[in-house]
Amino acid sequence: MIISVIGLGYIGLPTASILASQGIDVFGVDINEDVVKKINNSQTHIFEPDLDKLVFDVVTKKSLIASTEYKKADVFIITVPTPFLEGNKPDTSYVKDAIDNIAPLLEKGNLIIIESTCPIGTTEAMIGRMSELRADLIFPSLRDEDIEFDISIAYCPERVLPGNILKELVSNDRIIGGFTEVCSKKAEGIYQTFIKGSCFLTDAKTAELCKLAENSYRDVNIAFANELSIISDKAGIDPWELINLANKHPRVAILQPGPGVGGHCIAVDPWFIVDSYPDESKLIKTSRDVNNSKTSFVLEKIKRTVKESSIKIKDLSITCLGLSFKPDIGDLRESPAMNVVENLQDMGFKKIFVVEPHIEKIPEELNSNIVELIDLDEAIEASELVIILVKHKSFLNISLELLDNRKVIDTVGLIKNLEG
Ligand code: SAJ
Repeated sequence: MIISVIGLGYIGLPTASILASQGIDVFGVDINEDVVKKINNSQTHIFEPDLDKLVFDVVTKKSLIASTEYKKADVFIITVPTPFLEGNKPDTSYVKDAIDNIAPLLEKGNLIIIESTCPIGTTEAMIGRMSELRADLIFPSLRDEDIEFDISIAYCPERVLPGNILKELVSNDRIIGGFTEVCSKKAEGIYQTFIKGSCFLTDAKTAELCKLAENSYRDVNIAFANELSIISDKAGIDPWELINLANKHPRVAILQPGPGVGGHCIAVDPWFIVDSYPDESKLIKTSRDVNNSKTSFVLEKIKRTVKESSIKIKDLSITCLGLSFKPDIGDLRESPAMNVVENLQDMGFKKIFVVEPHIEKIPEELNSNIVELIDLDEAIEASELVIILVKHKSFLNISLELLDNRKVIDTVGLIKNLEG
């Protein structure tokens, strides 16, 4: 059996590597030549714990081969990104491109699995697209479920947590949304080759909304925590103590406030529901707005603190602890910390020091004349103002004395841990 994984990013590369480690021949496809070259040189282009070793093993054994060209396979797994466009509209063009490239290669008995996060109805739309491109093949149909079809298709969303992808790919339960029951059974067979969790079979539409619902659930709950933190700030209450106490109730489990919600999933996926059902998704939309406004709240707080300082801004140096979108990874996608630093660049600080142990150089979006990536102690010693933006484990060793005589804005409740 040959499995082709289309899109070798955060989900595709770990999935392709795990499948290849099971002795399956995996053919990976990516439009980015540099990514393909790197993988074929047994290297990874993303940081994820233990992935480099796994990629090295499977590429050296030739179980995983990457290419920019598509080729025939028994199973095609689509793991391309679905970003959002201006106006928070989902962009499914990469999924469509993958389908258009797979269509000419399809043979009777093939299975297509879409894992990319998609708006409701995408799987059905992709069947329509393929039916036009390959009128010689029979595709599954909801109008006639008993029809014998040539190509199976299922929507099976990924649910792994960045930073723990290799473990969760194997241990998590999977939702298998076959377009028909036969499609579900075929797709289940593929996941059973490498997962230890259970497979739950449903239809494609339910699986599509299930993925969006999971991430929207988390977004709504984080929005509640962020809203409470803003209320607490106004009322002069410590939000972390408040949430800790409220969570002593047996049926309350409030999440943690932060500088906003980042990453390429929770900050994006809820819009896929809002775009399709704007009138019915008021809570989901408001939560997105609350989480986005939390970043503006943090910026306003920094501005207020600077105004109140006796030192002029041109003589002030500021340290930002953390740049990634969440703790203990170097992923900067949709990072609220990055957003804060980008905005600080225009405020006229003498220097902005960034401490981010998970990256090697300042990202291109930041102005390296103003922003400097340096070690923690050096940064804090040279600054009057410290903004804590990410609760990296390595920051849990900061000595409180180092922060003495410095104005600290803690957006993630790190100080509480230091006081321990
Ligand atoms: N965050 C908070 N407070 C919290 C928890 C998280 O502010 O209490 C913030 C984080 O700092 C980060 C953002 O939310 O900026 C998202 O982080 P996350 O750890 O909640 O989630 P992701 O984006 O890394 O991964 C999510 C996961 N979804 C759910 O937990 C429902 C993961 O299982 C999905 O596979 C992934 O999205 C995805 O690919 O969709």
